[in-house]
Amino acid sequence: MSSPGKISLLRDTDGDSTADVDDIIATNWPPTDVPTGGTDAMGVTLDREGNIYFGLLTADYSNPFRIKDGVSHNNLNSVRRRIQKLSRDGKKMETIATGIRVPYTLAFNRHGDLFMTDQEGATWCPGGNTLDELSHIIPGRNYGFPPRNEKWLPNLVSEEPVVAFGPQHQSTCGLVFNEPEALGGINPGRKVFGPASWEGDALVAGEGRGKIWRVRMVKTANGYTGEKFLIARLAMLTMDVAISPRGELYVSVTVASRTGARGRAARGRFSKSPTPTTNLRNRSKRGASGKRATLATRVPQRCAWHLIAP
Ligand SMILES: [Ca+2]
Ligand SMILES: [Ca+2]
Repeated sequence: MSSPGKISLLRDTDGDSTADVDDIIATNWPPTDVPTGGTDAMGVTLDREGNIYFGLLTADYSNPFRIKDGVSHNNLNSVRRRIQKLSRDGKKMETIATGIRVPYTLAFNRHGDLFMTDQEGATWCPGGNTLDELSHIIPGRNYGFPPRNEKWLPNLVSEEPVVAFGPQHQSTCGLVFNEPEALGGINPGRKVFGPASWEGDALVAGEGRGKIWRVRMVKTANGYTGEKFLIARLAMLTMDVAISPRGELYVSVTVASRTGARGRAARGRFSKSPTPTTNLRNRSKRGASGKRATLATRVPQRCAWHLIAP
């Protein structure tokens, strides 16, 4: 788990299903230049061998070349804007990739290839992640944030995303591979979500417009290529996606509506549709008292999980 300035191994030592020990396994990187909403490390995941991967946000999303008084203070050797790998025994830290903006989710597919959702940054820096991204992380490569610049970064060679999500402000966040068994057998026998033809696709949450896409990718001799298909759009902001052992898709949403209206806890129902896009009916939720829940007005920043049946 990541939180400001650290990656923790949370352990439940007394078996009550609540973590009671916070073992810090990675820390001591420089802080960001600007506030980043309470976190500066993201996207923790494991490979088959149990090595740990995580990403560190860019120091200043609004000023990626860190220009002050006409001079760039961009430090190419900084550990920020990177994907880091920590060996299973915790003894060796190395950089896997650079040029990262906001590495929200890292996930391996069943072929052992690592993917990342990164966020659009052209609002503040032209060419710096022009759109939201799903990228294949290849060791040693740069992913273009900040971008090549004649004055500040003239020799940069960087990778394009496998799939870009536009128009601007889609805000790609959660990512899960629709595979029958999670990497390492964490969920052996897990069913896939949706039609059998969707097996192996990446499911991606786009927070900014409440979207969920499936992304079909193919590995070619020149790397992955892919295409996205919008499968759902919710009235709330979609932060994360997960697949249950029964093949149900769970979506984490912020309670506040994307329209800015008063939000309510709601349940989305996935139904078969002749079109690639499926509408989700939102229904207000009744609590034990029978009264409608109005969580949004009380705890607007909290997230709720909602079930989409397969
Ligand atoms: Ca405990
Ligand atoms: Ca990029």
